[in-house]
Amino acid sequence: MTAASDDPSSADAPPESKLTATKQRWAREGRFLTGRHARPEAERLPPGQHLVRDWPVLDLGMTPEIGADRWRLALLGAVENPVQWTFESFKAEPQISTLSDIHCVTSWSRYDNRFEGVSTRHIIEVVKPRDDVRFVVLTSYDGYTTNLPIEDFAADDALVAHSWEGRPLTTEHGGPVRLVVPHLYFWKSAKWLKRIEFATTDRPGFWEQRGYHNHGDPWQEQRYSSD
Ligand SMILES: Nc1nc2c(c(=O)[nH]1)N[C@H]1C(S)=C(S)[C@@H](COP(=O)(O)O)O[C@H]1N2
Ligand SMILES: [Mo]
Repeated sequence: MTAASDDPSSADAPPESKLTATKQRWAREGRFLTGRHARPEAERLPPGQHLVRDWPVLDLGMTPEIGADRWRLALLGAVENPVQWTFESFKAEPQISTLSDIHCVTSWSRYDNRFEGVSTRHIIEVVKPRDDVRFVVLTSYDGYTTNLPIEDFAADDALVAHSWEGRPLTTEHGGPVRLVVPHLYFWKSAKWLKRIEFATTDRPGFWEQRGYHNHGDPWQEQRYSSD
């Protein structure tokens, strides 16, 4: 992130306006941040993590078989424009491709995962969250829930993904559609995504109610709520 001004003499308080307030909120939400994943190589592996080459499966043990034809995604809450997508309408939205690392709280990390889907920033543009929205609560087809601040949801490498390495996401990894938020521990990346709720107050999800850290930043080792 760069300072607001390069001119060291410009110490005057800038005029406040609705526009600057909105821009500050966008900055907090990370709307215009770039290169969140461009960390120096030395910092790429968070503390306490080890690298794996395969991709482990972790969930509550029940794997909902929700075919693309039955899958729906509800985008709702404190927004101007709630919508419900079918798989077809979701695929008709602008698509992005990302290359990102996975960090699981159980200490494995996996580098260079190619995901395809719809960016969370695009979702925010579609639904238009009210100004007082601060959190996002995700609900999945297995009953799983997780929560995160909207600025983390809006990271430039976060997406609602349908493909991994050029193929449809397998059911065990959350297909047809899952969230991917690479800069937080992977429990925040809800599989079998059903609902994205924009909320003004925080609502801890499944693991967050069971002792996991509410935020889950791997570089801060925010594994458990006492950390
Ligand atoms: N719906 C749902 N999403 C979930 C989970 C879950 O149990 N249900 N587990 C989370 C946890 S703890 C992890 S580590 C990752 C694992 O994703 P993977 O099985 O694709 O590696 O999914 C997350 N998303
Ligand atoms: Mo996990």
